[in-house]
Amino acid sequence: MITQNIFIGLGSNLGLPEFNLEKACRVLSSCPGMHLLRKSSIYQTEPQGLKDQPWFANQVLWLLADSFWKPQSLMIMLKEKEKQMGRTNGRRFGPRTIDMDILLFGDLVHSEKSLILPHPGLKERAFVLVPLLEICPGLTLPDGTRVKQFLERISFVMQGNKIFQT
Ligand code: PH2
Ligand code: MG
Ligand code: MG
Repeated sequence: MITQNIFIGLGSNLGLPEFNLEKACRVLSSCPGMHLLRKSSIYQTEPQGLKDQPWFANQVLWLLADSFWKPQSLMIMLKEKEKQMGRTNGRRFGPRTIDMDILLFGDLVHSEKSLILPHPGLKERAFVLVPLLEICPGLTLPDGTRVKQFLERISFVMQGNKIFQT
């Protein structure tokens, strides 16, 4: 069976954020044709985009997906799981019970309004880059650039598992 490497970014800042991440991880790894390879630590991160909201818990999962999974079907499934976990349509960048974003789908480059791959925020967000590099330090993007170099370009502060980035 051919598989593809998939990285999913999880975020939550409503209810019990760490519990929500654990549940999301359980739900995704028990989907047919999805196999959890690694999961990062959970980081407490300063909200980006909209400052006036609680801090987030963020985590990145590395999954192997059987080849029947396509980016669109994966995205639809993630939206369904978000809804089932109680996510309502709130403000853009605003508080959410659970957010599940496809960061990378193998070496696929995709640009439609509904789905852009690699995830457009990936290169600037410490709350994505830090957990991503924790589980896959040598990761490269489809164009061959090393993910590590993006972390060197942005300014942020780490204190234990806390990430400050304005
Ligand atoms: N998600 C957002 C907006 N801002 N900030 C942090 N720290 N973590 C997130 O997951 C996050 C955010 C929209 O998806
Ligand atoms: Mg997001
Ligand atoms: Mg999202």
